[in-house]
Amino acid sequence: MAKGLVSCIKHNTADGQADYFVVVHDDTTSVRSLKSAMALGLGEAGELEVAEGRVEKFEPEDDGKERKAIEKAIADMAAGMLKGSVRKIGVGAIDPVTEKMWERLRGAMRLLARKLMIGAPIVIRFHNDIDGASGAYALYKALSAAMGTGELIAYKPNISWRMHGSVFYSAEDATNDTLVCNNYECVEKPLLIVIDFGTAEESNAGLEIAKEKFDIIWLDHHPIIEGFKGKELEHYINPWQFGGDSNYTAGFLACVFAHTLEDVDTKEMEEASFIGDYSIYSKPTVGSRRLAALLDLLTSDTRVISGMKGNLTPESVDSVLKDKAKSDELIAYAESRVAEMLDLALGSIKVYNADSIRIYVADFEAIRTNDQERYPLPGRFASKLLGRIEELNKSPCILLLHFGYFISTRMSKKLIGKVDLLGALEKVHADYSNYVDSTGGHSNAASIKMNGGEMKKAIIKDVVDTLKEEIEGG
Ligand SMILES: [Mn+2]
Repeated sequence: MAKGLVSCIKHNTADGQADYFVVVHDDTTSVRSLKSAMALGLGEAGELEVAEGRVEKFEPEDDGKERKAIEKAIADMAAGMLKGSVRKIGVGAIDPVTEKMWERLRGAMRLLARKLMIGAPIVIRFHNDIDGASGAYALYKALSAAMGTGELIAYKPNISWRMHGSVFYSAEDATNDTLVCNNYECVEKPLLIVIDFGTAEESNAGLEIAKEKFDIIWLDHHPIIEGFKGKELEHYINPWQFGGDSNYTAGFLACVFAHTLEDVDTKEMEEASFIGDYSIYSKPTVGSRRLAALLDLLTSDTRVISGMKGNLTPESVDSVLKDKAKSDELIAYAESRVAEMLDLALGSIKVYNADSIRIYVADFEAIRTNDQERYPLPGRFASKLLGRIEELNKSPCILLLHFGYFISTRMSKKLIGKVDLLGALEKVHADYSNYVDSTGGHSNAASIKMNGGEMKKAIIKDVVDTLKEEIEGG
């Protein structure tokens, strides 16, 4: 007879009978999802007889020795799953950062492997942009490769992929993630993985809730804010901690993380993540440019894949990538729509001169020809439009793109340190404190959120005047 440990129980299943995740330990060790003829106790180890996916007999031990032996086997098996080698891409500013992070990433992956080995639920949240989606996809590929023939992990992992539509991890997000796991009882905490967002004080409330329920792996590349509590997590990993910066994208980081498990081919996904986040390491090829365009579309409007509503999973990305005709069609649509809107924007944009710097103002709703189409999203379109304007201009520039109650601002990277974009927006916030909800962002990409539309014109004028004054005065 084999030995076994009941490591996780899923209640409220479709057939009303619990699924038991049992680590079976005989010549080899594996974890399986089994039904049972009798109710099994969580954490119990003992002699076991399995027939046709059911536990027919279970005799719990009473001295705890077996459980100890199986727990050691789980740790060994989990460690043994990490088969990849350190990912190097031959870029001097990247590879040393990767090297410094490698053991931390392996430690995080051992935790993920453990959770797979006990059948624990895993929630993976990734930012809804090219960077976040490319990272999630690479991780999915490595996990699929690690499942292999399903001998070691003989069940479909309990992974929920969640595309995340903001840069914060809110209390509501944490509550939702907790609900996903409510059906499960487990000998260890479930796992939450966060990719490419959340490094902000606004995430602290969500983090407090999630910490109670989950072990957490948090992979991000945003500058680390003083008050952000997530940086104290054991598995918070950010290139800023290791001599890197935001140009080391979170998608790339997740690709490297995937490599701790399996050496899957992540090259194009890495390049797409660099393109998506305007990283200085971006060296676009035809293939990676097309992949970036496709991910940009899929993460902006999931309706373009039939059957998808709001959420996008790496599995569905994979199905599109495997269908060449479908991906060609989607890429052509994405490219033509962006090209058409860029042309329209250039025809209708307003220009203000401030010394040698030009400030542009564009109305997104007038450019978007069909408001049934969600692609491209305004913030990302603003970045594309700035790029086009920069190509046509010799000197650096600033763009304001307004839509609804929002004003998106983008500034040439060359102006960082010369023009205080965030400061200008803060001043406008103070000028119109009754009409502006919030301002914020990065030094070259920021936005204003108003609480209504009636003062929009005046607020835009104030932004332009404030910037002009700063540029011409300084
Ligand atoms: Mn990113």
